[in-house]
Amino acid sequence: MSKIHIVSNRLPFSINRKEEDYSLKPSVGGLATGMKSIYKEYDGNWIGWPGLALDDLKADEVTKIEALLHKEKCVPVHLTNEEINLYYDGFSNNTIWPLFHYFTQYVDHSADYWEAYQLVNQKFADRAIEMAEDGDTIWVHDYQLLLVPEMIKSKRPGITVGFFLHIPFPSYEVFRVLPWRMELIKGMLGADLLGFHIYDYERHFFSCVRRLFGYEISFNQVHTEDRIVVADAFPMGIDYDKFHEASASIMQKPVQERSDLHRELEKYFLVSPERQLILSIDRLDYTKGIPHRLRAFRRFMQDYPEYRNKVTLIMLAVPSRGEVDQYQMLKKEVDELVGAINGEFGNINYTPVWYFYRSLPFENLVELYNSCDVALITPVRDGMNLVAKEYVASRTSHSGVIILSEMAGVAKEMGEAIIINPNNEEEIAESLKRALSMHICEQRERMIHLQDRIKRYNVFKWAREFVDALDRVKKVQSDLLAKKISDSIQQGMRKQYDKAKRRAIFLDYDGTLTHFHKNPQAAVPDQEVKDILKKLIADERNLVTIISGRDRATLEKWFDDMPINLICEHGVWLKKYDHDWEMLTAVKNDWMPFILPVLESFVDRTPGSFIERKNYSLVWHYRKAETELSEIRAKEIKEELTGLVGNLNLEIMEGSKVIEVKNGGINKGIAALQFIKNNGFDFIMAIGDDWTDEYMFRELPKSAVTIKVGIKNTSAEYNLESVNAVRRFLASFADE
Ligand code: GDG
Repeated sequence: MSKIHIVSNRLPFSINRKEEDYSLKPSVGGLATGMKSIYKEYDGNWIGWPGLALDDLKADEVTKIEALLHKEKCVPVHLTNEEINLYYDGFSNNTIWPLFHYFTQYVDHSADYWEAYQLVNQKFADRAIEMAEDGDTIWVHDYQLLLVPEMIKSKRPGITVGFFLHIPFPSYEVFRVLPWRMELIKGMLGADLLGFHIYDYERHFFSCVRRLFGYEISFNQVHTEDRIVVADAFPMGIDYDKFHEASASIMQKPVQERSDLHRELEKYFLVSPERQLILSIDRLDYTKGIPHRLRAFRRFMQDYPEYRNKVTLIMLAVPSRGEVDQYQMLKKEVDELVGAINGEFGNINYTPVWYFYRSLPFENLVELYNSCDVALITPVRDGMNLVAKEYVASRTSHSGVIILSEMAGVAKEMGEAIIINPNNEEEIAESLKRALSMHICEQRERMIHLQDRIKRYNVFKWAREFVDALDRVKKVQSDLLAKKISDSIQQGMRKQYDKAKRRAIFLDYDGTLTHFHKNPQAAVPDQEVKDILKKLIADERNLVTIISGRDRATLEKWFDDMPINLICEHGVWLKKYDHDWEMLTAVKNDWMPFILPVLESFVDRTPGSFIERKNYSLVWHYRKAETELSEIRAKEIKEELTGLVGNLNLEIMEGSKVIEVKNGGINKGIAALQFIKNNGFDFIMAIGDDWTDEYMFRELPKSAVTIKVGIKNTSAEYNLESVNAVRRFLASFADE
């Protein structure tokens, strides 16, 4: 069975040092829980940093720690203090974290950080590669390791790579700010499957891929030069039963066995039956909107004085990244706000905000979830937010209300929560009032729906769905690979080729023999193409034909020094070498005055697009236009033209970033068939990249060798991944 290995910044254990003795303490976070179920079941290893700096350890200590980790199938990536400082605190937490959470003002673009990030990512990738065999899967996690997928794939294409991003992926307008934006996307595209919490992040990612690389995206597949990469949304879940059962058992404990915190909470309610608790739990991070929450609570106290003395906000802020300036400033702001609110609304018997700046044991956490009437979760940006789900799982009584920021990924799954904008204090204050006074029946109805869903799509299901999706991606890739030209297939072709006495070779030009250019007139054949063609033509058994949608003048100018045949305008014209142009099918162009104004109106509204006028067709080019706008316009133009062309016997063809209107009944397939008719060819080959070439692939006899360029669905028998691959392939025939 092939294995699944996990790679994440931290291993799922922390190391406890007691004098000379070491032990491992399992992490309890969501990632550790979900992934443990996977890497154990699939007999893999977990590769990550163990949490101690290498410079602080002696050689024998490293050996001891490695032995302990080895028993748990954990493989350490050791990092020095400097690496942790530059790669983790630096590029991960001071560059990517603020950028991906839309805090562009906090982004530090230090080149040192970037250097270290690349080196450390390479360390993780190398360690992962050592542990995996071809056919295995490596599942990489999160923003600290964005370059790792490509680093693995480029060295070991036989390994399947999954990647999951736990934080948001920002919109292109924000992402483009980063000097190393291309490198990060390239790193991620090394994966076979990319997972995001919600569709919005996936959509932003696609938009960056399109704009930065120009790759085609169909449904959720990115077509790179040589592979298909799939992206999808997998909203991460929690270990529902663990929270639910812990909560149920805590409530069943006799009073004397309850924790101090639990007893304090109960005492609070004993004072008056009207008392209620609001809960706030997060790492102390600027993305979590903690000051916003406090200001909204102050507003609530001001606007609804009847709740004073009756409602308390319990705020648990877990210390995080305390050495970073922004986090210190945030701590100061929160301390001051808590002080101000307690000073303004508190008295001897009443403290409006109970503030804990520490982390609590799991049991206390569940007691808080269980005891608080309202969960107030107001991040300004949050990839998912598991606290919301944990609160739901712990509500064994089915009561409780969640007030939830629309900026958290989890809001997409929690329609039953009260959804707010974290910047709108008035709205949050009103929502608090609504939540605290919500009828118990309504609370239960909402909570039961939430529980149903969160129980079902738990962290195990989440992990399983990702692994199943990876299997499906492998299947899509292998279907496409089935058309790949292996060495033995190429040898077979070569035999047929050598035996043949008269060969017809049809070659599309743009996207097949040469790369696309923003300006089509700049795609002049380079020396390499000319050399390959000359060698092919040198064999007098070969009749080479460039078959293209281009106009006559351009092709004639580019190839006038070669004994080559030209078919242009998708099959309207043929020029045999040493002959004049002949029209293969009688066509008209008297329809052009009707269609031209339509295309012109699109040029006016789509900056960067332009019209090419051929003798018998009109082409709207949009490669130079803004990607997303032009794709919308391309759909509109097709719709508009479809309504017009019917009576005129015209056809609308969609090529690569072009829409072409031409006479019906003409295509490359018909033209190629006419060319080979009665000519006694015993070897036919056709190579092309877009769907206008599909006519050739379909019309030519079954015995023809038909080859599609790019990893796409096709009627061609074979596939070559890129222009460069076509050149290598043709060169191998031209040699000898
Ligand atoms: C990142 C993304 C995404 C909190 N205080 C204590 C404690 N916790 C636990 C909670 C919860 C976890 O920490 C926090 O998870 P979140 O999802 O809310 O937030 P991040 O740490 O920022 O996580 C986030 C997540 O990755 C998963 O993909 O949802 O958007 O930012 O599990 O229970 N646990 C204990 N004591 C505490 O005091 N024991």
